[in-house]
Amino acid sequence: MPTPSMEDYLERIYMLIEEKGYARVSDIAEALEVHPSSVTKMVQKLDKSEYLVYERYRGLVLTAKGNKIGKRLVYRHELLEDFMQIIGVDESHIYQDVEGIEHHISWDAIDRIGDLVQYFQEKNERISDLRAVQKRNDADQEK
Ligand SMILES: [Mn+2]
Repeated sequence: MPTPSMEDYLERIYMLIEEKGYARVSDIAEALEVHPSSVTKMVQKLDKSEYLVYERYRGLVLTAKGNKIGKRLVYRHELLEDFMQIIGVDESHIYQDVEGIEHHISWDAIDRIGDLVQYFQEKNERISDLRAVQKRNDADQEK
């Protein structure tokens, strides 16, 4: 299993390749706000674990294994953002909250959260009902 830090890299590399068709060390460094030398180190580690193939002057390519996990990691991030939005978390907190929890939750929990997101998305009244409860609780708190 990849470590949280490996997951962050794989997630970002998968996104860059989806968006631009390639992921350069400099793009990864910029996206993750880290020094390029840290990226090179991690990319070598990911190569050793067979998530990608890295050639110094030719860039990197995800292996089938790296591609599969990258796709799941991006899905997990997006699902958790949808979840936060549905439960009414303020937009300004969502990204950081997801970054904070995504590596620390089981795939079982992800599947169940997926069900819950689907449950709300299938009927908009369910979201309105939840908002009504939230409004009531907020009003109670102000008393
Ligand atoms: Mn993420």
